[in-house]
Amino acid sequence: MSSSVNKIYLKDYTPPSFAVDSVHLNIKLFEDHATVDSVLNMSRQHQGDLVLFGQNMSLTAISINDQPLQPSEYQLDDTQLVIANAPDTAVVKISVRHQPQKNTELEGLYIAGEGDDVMFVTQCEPEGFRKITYYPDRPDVLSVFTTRLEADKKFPTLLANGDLIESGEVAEDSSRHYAVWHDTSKKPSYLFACVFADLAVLEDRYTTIEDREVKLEIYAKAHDIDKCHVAMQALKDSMQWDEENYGRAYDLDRYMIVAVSQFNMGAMENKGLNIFNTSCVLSSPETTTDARSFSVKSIIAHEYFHNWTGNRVTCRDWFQLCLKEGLTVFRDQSFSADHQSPAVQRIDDVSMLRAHQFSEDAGPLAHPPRPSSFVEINNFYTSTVYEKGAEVVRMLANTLGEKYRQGTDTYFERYDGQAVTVEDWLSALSAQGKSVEHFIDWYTQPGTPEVSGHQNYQYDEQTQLGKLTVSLSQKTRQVEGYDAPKALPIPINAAVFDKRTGAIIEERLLMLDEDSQQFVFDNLATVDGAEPVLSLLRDFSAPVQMRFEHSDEDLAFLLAHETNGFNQWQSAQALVNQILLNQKDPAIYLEAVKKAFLSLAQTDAMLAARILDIPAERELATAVNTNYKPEQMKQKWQGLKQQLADILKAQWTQIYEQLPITQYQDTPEARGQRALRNVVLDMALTAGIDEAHDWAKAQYDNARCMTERLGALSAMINHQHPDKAEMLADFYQRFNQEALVMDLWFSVQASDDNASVAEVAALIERKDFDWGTPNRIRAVVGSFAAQPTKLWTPQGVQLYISVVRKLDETNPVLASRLLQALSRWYTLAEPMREQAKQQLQQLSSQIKSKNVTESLQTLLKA
Ligand code: 0A1
Ligand code: ZN
Repeated sequence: MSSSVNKIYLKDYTPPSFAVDSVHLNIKLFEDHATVDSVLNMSRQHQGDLVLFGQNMSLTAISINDQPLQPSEYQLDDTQLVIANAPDTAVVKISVRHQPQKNTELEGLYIAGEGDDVMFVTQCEPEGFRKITYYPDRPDVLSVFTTRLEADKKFPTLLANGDLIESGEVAEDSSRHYAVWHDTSKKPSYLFACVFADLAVLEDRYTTIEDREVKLEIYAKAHDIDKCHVAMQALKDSMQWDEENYGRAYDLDRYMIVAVSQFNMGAMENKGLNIFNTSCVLSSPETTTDARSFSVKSIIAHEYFHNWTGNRVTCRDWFQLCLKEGLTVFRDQSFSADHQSPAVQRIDDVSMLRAHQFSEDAGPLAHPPRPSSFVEINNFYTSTVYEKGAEVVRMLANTLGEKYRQGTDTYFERYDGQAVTVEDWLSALSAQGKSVEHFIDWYTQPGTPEVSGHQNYQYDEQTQLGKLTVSLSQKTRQVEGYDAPKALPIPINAAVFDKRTGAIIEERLLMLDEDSQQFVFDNLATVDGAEPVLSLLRDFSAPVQMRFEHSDEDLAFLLAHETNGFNQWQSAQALVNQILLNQKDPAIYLEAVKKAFLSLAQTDAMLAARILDIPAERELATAVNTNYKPEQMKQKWQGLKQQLADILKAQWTQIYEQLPITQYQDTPEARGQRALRNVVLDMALTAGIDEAHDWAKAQYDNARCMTERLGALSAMINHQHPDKAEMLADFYQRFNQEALVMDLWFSVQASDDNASVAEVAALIERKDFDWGTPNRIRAVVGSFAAQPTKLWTPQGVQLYISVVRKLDETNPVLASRLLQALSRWYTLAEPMREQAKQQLQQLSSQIKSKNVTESLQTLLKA
């Protein structure tokens, strides 16, 4: 591991010395290489050198204003080309050559797939464009792009951003053709994209509120094109949603989406030409689970919403990443909440935040949504930047109420076409008369605040009115390398309930913005003058750890009476945490959750399925900072699940039978029924109901969709069904032509509680474990890492590290992301702690990439 890693600081930001007024690219793809000729029309903005970034390519020609440059006239190294004394107006022409055929990094222009399925696509965010040609590859340099693509006719699909203005056969070679694309909007290079492929297309249209006729096109392999309808509908829904909720209409005549199997992340918002991981765009009932299909819709929305939050208004520098990501995630979460039960949407979003972001914030990888330094920006596409960033925007929206929409209008009017900062965002929101500028501390301070508190009640016999005093205080841990933590503005949605009637008597937003504060609810008229029950942080109104001194009885009361579905679920979670982390007796919880479940099962199947949630072991472990024993935690987890299954044992059969398999429908109700059926099946098997083995087999055989089939298959695997091997083979037989379904096949096996580390290793050894496809790697390695008892063994860590080591050579972005899952190593009990530490230290001498080096160094600092 190289010891000196070059850190970049936000405080060192300087504006670019040159603007690029327009750029012409001519990208020619050949059998074993590509050439890129570019013409950059540049003009000076500030003093300083003309700096062009470039990597992994050879420079074949360079001129300024048609004068070829001599090597002595510029400085060239592995990462940049610097021209001192460039004229103020410079037409820079550059030719380069590289080999996308050998590019396995899934960044820059890269090869995806093989044989007849081969295609070439780009991924430029954040710094991939510099692997295509020398360029001022930074988000604050915006330009108008014209792109000519040329390739063999075996790639009939030639796409780039904007509109197609010309295409035809190459004059000197009839086996080749070309296409010229022009994008009228100014964009930073990270939003550039192009595609050379042989794809089918699904077409549709949308007329915007401004009367623009937009062509919508989704490109995928012919075999997959019938799986693009869900995404197409979601795209149209998103376009309409953004018009209705943010007043934003689409601004080009064409919107294209391309599906590719080899992609590091979910998708990418390139202007007018989104590139999507197939797993985030393809969906059909037979091959895609409900959860996946729902996330396809939300990712389509996410990328579409970036057109305004990210593309039209972009980031000044990469430290501002959360400006576009936090805001866009908040927007896609709001869109999704309009398409299913808002309570369940919130439960999903918060579960995700707690499982990933809270643990990031609790360990050595802690950083604020807007970091102030980094070595490799690719390491900062984190749950803190995305999910915590979204929570901050949610707090801003709640705090501003109606003024939020006026604030976003101001933001778009003021900064359209510009590259801006988080401060600019807060200043636009604050322009409506209510300042939210002090929320900047949420963007710059790491760590999850802990809010603790208690209530005090006084009843006046004379007036027969009560006074409830709520004492709250906040504390955020000090993270090494950051200033002493400040008190943050924490909006806490509260409701006061009458204990006797279960009705809400008062609702209020409490703004906790000091270390400690008291809030008073006065003149409360409750039946019998009884002390009221307080519900706090409704809808999870701030990303904090809430430790309010609720009695178990009060939590059980809220589980029964809360009208906010999120907090109803949260009271069950709070009770579970008491039991698993504080050794509380489970009796109250079990009775209360049983009641709530039976009632919800009749009214809201989706929420019923979630009310039985026990936080994943990994999430529970976030609360354990030393002496963590995964095996012990798992036993407790399983023990509680068993008790839950047993207490409802007499009901499972009836509930399962009330949920017969019917014709597939994609409605919230139908999805709720399917989710509930799968939970009940698993619970019935846990409770030892013998017939449930037959239900599982029948559900598998009669399944009308993947949610039903996979639910049955995983139940059979996890509960050691006698036919499990046969069913796995059947599943393989049915779906081995569907890569995304085979990911599920790998994943259910890697998630199998009964499988040993050696069995997981055997999955990795298989020929169809494809090292070039991140989806397949995650299906196995990600599912495996979600089981702490397996991961945190010498063999488990060894296996995991061997995967990171291998990917360090071929795909550093993915390698580094995977490595981050080991960040809680230091919480383990001995001897595993020392063992893991040594294994990580050994890894340091074996890796090369900047990405993995930075992550590993940070990880070892714990
Ligand atoms: N901006 C994309 C995320 C993304 C980031 C990096 C990538 O490649 C290394 C790809 C996509 C989004 O938020 O959807
Ligand atoms: Zn995004």
